[in-house]
Formats: sequence, structure tokens, C-alpha cells
Amino acid sequence: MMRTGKVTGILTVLMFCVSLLGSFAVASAAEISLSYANFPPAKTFPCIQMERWKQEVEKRTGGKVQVQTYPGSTLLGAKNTLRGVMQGQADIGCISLAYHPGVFPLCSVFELPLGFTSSYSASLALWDLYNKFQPKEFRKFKVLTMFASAPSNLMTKQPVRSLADLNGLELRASGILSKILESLGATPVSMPMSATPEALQKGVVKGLFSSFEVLKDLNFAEICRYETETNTAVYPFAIIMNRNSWNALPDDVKKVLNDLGREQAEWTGKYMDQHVKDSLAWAKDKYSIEMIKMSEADMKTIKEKTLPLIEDWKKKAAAKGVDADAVLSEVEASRVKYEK
Ligand code: DTR
Repeated sequence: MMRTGKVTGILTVLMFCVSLLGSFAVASAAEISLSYANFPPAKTFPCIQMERWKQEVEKRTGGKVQVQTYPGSTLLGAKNTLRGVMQGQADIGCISLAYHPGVFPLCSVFELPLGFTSSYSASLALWDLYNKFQPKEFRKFKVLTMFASAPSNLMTKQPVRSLADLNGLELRASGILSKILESLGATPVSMPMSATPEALQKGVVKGLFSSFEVLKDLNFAEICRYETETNTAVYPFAIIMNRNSWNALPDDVKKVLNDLGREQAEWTGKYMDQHVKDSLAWAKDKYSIEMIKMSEADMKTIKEKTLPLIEDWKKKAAAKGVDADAVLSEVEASRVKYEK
């Protein structure tokens, strides 16, 4: 017994030394460490794409850059990431543009019901739009990539079979998507995704308006057994970096990050679209959720009732110096291109 204990002891010391050496090796190999804040839980798509980005950056810089990720609002929350990254509390942060009404007059065009049918097409169109217009709303940041959620649908505790069922129903959304609900007669309650589980639990809202993958990722299928397909607007996201942190990077690292921008948008779109399918299958299997389609007449009414939101966006964008018509026609051209 004694001997085994001694051998185990020596082994433990040895292993400790090896692991210590190992961590020194890693610590000295990574010359640059970047913190990356994200608001929703680790399982959700904004965090899945964050981990993929981290892996790629660490690999492509040969370990020169190390990325420390903080999912689930552990470093900065949904609403203070914008300011936090600007002030350098995190080097990088993930923001959902819809959580900041009025702050992104140009890119908020992606919160409108424009007819995108996938995260893939919306993400690439958003990235192209950003690069073409270089909107000044992001001038304080380096934008590393952008992407959009899949189209939004209704996930509710009680069935919504027609527009009439929406009347006065309290539903969670954000930004212009809240206005979409309002124009359809529902009572929108705006809040970030990260606050939604509690609001659903407490009954503050009877459902939400978002993409279907959260049925699985946030287990909303358990509480929202009725899923009404509307396939309306997506939610745009941006991955922003503190300007000073960016400026301090060597050129070879900047190149790696720049080269990743479009690829990351595309990767995220593809991941999201597949994950929506997987999550729906999972939710059907586990909770026997009911999928509902509204009548054609209702779908037509939805289109008509939400049309004024585009005019409303145009006015607000123009007031902030955005060439709204040019933006809309660019987005439409991209939609056609990527929806093929
Ligand atoms: N629908 C937007 C964006 C979104 C979609 N899925 C997730 C998951 C986690 C955070 C945000 C999102 C929203 O509702 O905020």
C-alpha cells in the first residue's frame, strides 16, 4: 500500500510539472489574448459561431492569438456589450442590432420583413451591405463579421391559428420585429433573448417571435407547444471589436481576421439553417409540438399590414443621412442573388 501510495505521489508531482510546463508553453506561444463577450447561453447559435471563430483564429495564427470566450453574459450582457466593447471592457462582443433601436439606422433594414427565407442568404446579404456602405453607425468599432438569424416565427403557449388569435397576445420580440407584432394586433414586449426564459416562466409573455432553433437551445418547446409559421423578418447581428484593440494587432493577424469575415458569416448561416431543422425535429419528437400554418388570406394580410414599416424605416434612415432607396435596392439584389 505504502509503495503504491509513494509511486502515485511521484506520478502526481510529475504530471503536475508536465502540465505546468504545458501551460507555460501555451502561455508563451500566445502573444496576444483577446476577450470575446457574448450575451446568450453557450448552446445558442451566437455562441456556437463564437467558438468556431475562436478555433479558426487560434489555428490560423498558429497559436499567436488566444481568444478567451465569455458566453451567457458572464462578461457583458445583451444591452451593455456595445458600450463595454467601446470602452475596452472586452476586446470583442456580439450584439443583436434589434436590441438598440435607433442606433443602427442603415443596418436595421435587416429587421424589416424583406422576404429572406434563410439565415444563409440574409447573413451574406448583410455582410455585403455592410462592406458596400461602410455605415458610419459602426465607425467606433472594427466589425469582424455579421450574420442574421433564420426568419422569425411564433412560438406560443396557446395556439395561434389565425391573425384573430394574435389579438392582444403578449409576445416577446425586439426592435422592428416588435413593431411587426404590433401591426398584426399582438402586444409586443421588447426584451433580449437572454431575458426571455424568465419572462415565459413568469407568464409576462405568452410566447415569442424568433427563429425556431431556440425551441431546442433554450428548451422553449417545453413551454411553447404551438409553433405558427410566419417566416417573416430575421434578426441582424454584428461582431464588433474595440478600435484600439484592433489597431494594436500586427498586420498578419489583421489579415487572418479580415479574411475570416465573409467565411464566418457564411458558416454561421449554414449552421443556423441546419440547426433550425434539427431543433424542430427534436421538439416534435420530445414535446410533440404542433406546427401551424395560417391561411393564405392571413399571410397576405400580414404582408399588407407590415408594408408601412418599410416606409417608416425609410423616413427614419433618411433623417439620419442614409440613402434608404439605395440600401433597399442593394439588399433586394443580394436577396435575389443568395436565395437562388
Ligand atoms: N431572434 C433574435 C436573435 C436570436 C435568434 N436565436 C437566438 C438565440 C440566442 C440569442 C439571440 C437569438 C432574438 O430574438 O433576439
